[in-house]
Amino acid sequence: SLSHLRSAVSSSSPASSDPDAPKQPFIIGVSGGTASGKTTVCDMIIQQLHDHRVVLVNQDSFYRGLTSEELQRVQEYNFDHPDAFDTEQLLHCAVTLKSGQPYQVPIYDFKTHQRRSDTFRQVNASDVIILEGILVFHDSRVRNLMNMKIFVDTDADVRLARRIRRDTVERGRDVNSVLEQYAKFVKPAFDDFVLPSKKYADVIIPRGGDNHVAVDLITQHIHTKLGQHDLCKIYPNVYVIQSTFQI
Ligand code: UZR
Ligand code: MG
Repeated sequence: SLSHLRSAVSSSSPASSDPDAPKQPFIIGVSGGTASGKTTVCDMIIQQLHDHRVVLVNQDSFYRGLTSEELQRVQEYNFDHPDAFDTEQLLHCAVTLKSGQPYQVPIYDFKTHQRRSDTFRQVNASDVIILEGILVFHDSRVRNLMNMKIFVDTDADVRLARRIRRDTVERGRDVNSVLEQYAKFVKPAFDDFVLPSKKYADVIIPRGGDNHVAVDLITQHIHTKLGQHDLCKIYPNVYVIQSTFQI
């Protein structure tokens, strides 16, 4: 009802935006350590936002292809370092999608450590764009495009157990090489780059995809925010109070 609506907003502030301006998509960043349940959380959010157009862009897509020298000594390559990603391209992708334009996302092959040269994934304009990856909060320019930042916080032993299972079953690796890579690169990079970016999160989700309450709260908040976008169009003089919360 309108009275309910009036109590929820303040009309004393100036108009927040041009009512005729096209609605900008709502950008969500989802970060957390390897095998923390980021993708699961994203899938749960997407399911619950079924009445909106939602697209998922994974930072993994922006891995740089390895040179032949790097490929020869792939065990010494650090895939968990920020330099392993083409961050300029990720930024360009995020800016383009935020402006409502489509973007052609590269396709990275984890087996060959190369980008597919013959194809890409076309990502179209959407209401919600989710940027997912271990280091999506690392670059301040990418981070500042986000309307909401979520950190999936799962214990390291649970993550390592999942990582071993995933890399052996899905990526054809043996247990020893997974453990070696974990100790040499994955854990140090988590401590140096991933964990320090947790402070930028608006919401921290313990236990990842098992945490249905957190995902419910987050999607309710996003629904409200998307509704407010519409509200600004209908009531251009109404100023919506922003809020942040922590779980
Ligand atoms: P998530 N990774 C590979 O194993 N091979 C590649 O070619 C590219 C990336 C791993 C990467 C990182 N590191 O820990 C993980 N290593 O993918 C990130 N070693 O993926 O966020 O789904 O855990
Ligand atoms: Mg994943």
